[in-house]
This record gives sequence, structure tokens and C-alpha cells, in this order.
Amino acid sequence: MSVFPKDFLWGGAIAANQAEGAWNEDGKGPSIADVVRGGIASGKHDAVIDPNLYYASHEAVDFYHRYKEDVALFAEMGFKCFRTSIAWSRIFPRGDETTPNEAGLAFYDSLFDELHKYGIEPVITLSHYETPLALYQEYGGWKNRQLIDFFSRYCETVFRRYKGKVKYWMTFNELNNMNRMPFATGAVDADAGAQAIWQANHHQFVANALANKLCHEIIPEAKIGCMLSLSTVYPATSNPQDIFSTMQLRRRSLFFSDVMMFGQYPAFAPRLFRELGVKLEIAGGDLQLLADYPSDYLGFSYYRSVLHQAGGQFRIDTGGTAGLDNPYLEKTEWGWPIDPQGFRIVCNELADRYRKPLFIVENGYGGVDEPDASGQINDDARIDYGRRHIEAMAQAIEDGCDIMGYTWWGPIDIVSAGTGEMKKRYGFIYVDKDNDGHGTLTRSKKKSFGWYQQVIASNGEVL
Ligand code: BGP
Repeated sequence: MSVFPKDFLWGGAIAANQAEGAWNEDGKGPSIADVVRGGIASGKHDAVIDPNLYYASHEAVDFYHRYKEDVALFAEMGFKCFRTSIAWSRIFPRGDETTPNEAGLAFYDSLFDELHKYGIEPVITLSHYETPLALYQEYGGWKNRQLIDFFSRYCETVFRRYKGKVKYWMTFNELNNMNRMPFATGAVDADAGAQAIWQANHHQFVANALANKLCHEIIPEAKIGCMLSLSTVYPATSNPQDIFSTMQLRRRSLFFSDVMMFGQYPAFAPRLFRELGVKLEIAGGDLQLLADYPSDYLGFSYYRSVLHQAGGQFRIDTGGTAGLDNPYLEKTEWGWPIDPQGFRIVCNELADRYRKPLFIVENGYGGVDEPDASGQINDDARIDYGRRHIEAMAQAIEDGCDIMGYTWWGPIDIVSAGTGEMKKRYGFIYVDKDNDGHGTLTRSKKKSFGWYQQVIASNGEVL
């Protein structure tokens, strides 16, 4: 007997900038993702786009033109839902216009219709590291309060357009990455300093609340969540200093879900801001908005657990302390510890803290997939990772966690956010394209395609 609810939302997740390509087609304006080489997470970006250079997001895996084929493959696996983002700059090319780009709106109409053709529910991220480039270049990104109004106009436009087609929404992808990846998350340069980064956070908290308000007014039956990147963090030693420092690190991450789920800044915020020298500019009405419009659910990504040591050097790619290895865990080829128990831990931690539904909108195994002599990809490591993490999620449900769905990150190979490469593959579906952009973009099923099909068909019983 499956422990998963009968309406459990099994599916997969991608992001516009990592999959669609067509970066400047049909009226789309450039986003911040379109000027980075080496992964949006790096924050390294070109001031102008050099047509002679390769930018991974410009073609990505051409989902924009191939989505019907891809959605048919997702349907063959039995997806109940499919997470992707709307590229904000496809709807408002600069971000500050008052009239939307009809061709952009029409594309997502077609995509959502195609999903519904197979009974697949869209789960839509409003901004997945995809702030329109002009809002960064001409307004300074989210540290500029005007972005609240621009984002609200974008949200109202898509809520009204897709009412009746989309009922699951989330606002900003991994908003707690603002400290680790300020350019990707808030279109703020890494050297902008704590004041700019936390002011940008405040504007995004207000924008999140306004999006929640608009969503419920326009689509009463909708569920709109916030979204965080959450590894599990273990103290490196039993030294109370490491334990306290790990608690502090965790609280600075859950700071973001505290504000968006509880509707108020946590009690430890004033001390944190004093220590950082941050004096937030909070406009009248902001705090009431946060209180009145909290998120309906907590979406989060889980890939790994990390070790933390007081005073240690921060690892940008994992959020742990550089140089520390957990001797009890194997790692992926990219050094990410594989920790299904950590997945059960974070589900319980969040369920206890927020007592609202959880939605795992990213979990997956990034690996190098080499076809065998017959051209088949026997991605047993990916199947093993998935099996163990779904078993852990089942345990978490039996622990009493209210989990509404699970979307595997990258059900089709897409561009890596951390590296900007194709080599780090997550898919059950292989895409013929290499790191330099060469390939036919042909899709083919890996061994894990049939495995995930079985998982969904059995509602998580056959693993
Ligand atoms: C998360 C992002 C995704 C995805 C994932 C995997 O932080 O929300 O966009 O990329 O990381 O990371 P990577 O692609 O670097 O392996």
C-alpha cells in the first residue's frame, strides 16, 4: 500500500533559461541569464552580448520549439504535473513596459494547452533567475524599489491570462540564494554589499506578498508558494562553536521562508542587521502586506547535505565549508554528498517549523552520462539516487510531513545553472548536445525513463 496521497503530484522540473533557448525570438528581451557564460550561479556576466561567443541559454535544448515532443515524453512517464518558469522577459521584454508581448503570452498558452492535453498540471515559477536584463542595467536590479511594481504588473498579466490553465504557482526560485548568488537571485552584483543585498531581499519579500494577494484575487482556487534552496547542514564537530555557527547559518537560510511563510521578519533579524550594518528602508504598509499575504506552501530544492565549521571558508557551489568531507557519504562527480537521510531530516525540520504543505520542486542526480556500445545510457547511479530519496520521502510522509508533490529536477537534460554546461546531466531523457553547443538536440530515453515511469504508475510503491 503506497504511503503517498492518491493525488500526489509526481513530475519533473525545468527552468526557461536552462531549457527553452529562443533567447531573442518572438519579441523576447534578454534576461540576466542571457549574458552569463559558465552558469548563472557564477554571477560572472558580460556587459554586452558578443555574437561570436557561446552562451548556453541562447539555444539551451530548444524546448521552445520542441516542447510538444518533450511533453509527450513526460506524459509517457505518467507525469501528473510539470514545473517550469515563465521567462519574464518573454512577456515584458525590458520589464518596465506597460503592454505585454503577445507572442510571449501565446507561447505559454500553447505550452499549458499541450500539458493539459495529457492531464499534466503546470507548476509555474514566476522568476527563475530570469530578471529582464534592462531592469539590471538601467534600474540596478531588485535593490531598486521600482521592481516591485514591474513584477506586480507581470504577475497580474500572467495570472489574468492563464486563469483556468495554471493553479500552482511559486514566486522566486531559491530566494535564499541571495547571499550566495545575488546576481542570479536579485540581479544585484556580488560586490554590492550587505545593505544592497538585504534591501533587494526586502523588495522581493514585498513583491512576493503582492503576488500572493493578486493570485488569490484573480485565481481563487490557486496555490502560490515561496521557494528555497535547502541542503541539510551538519556541524563539522561536536564543538559547541560549530553547533552554534551551524544553527546561525541555518537560521539565515530559513530567514527567507520565515518572512514569506510567517509574514514577518524573525526575532533575530535586528541583531543580524546590526551586525551587518544594514538599515532597511521599509515603506509604510510593507510589513502589513507581509503579514496579510503569506505563502500557501513551501517549495524547496534538496540535492545534498553539507558540513559547516565555524570560521570555515564558504563553498559557493554547495553552501558548505570548503575542504570538509563527510566520511559517511558518497559524492557525485561534482562533489555533492548523496544523503537521502538528510532529505528526510529537512522534510521533518520544515514540517515542524511551518506546519503547511511542502512541495519538493527540485531533487535530482547530476552526472556524466556516457552511452554504451549500443548507444544505451544505463544511468544506474541516477536510479539509485532517485530510489533512495523517494524512500526517504515516503518515510517523511509516515513521520507526518504534509508533502504535496515531487518534481525531479531536469527530467530532460538541460543546461546546468552551476556550470553552464550540458555535461552535468539530470535527465531521464538524453539530449544530444555537448558543452560547446554541438549536437543534433535529438532526444532519447535513458534506462531511468522506465524506472520513473514505474514509480509514478505505482504511486511511489515500485522503486
Ligand atoms: C538549483 C537551481 C536549478 C538547477 C539546480 C541544479 O539551484 O534552482 O536551476 O540548476 O540548482 O544545479 P546545477 O544545474 O548547477 O547542477
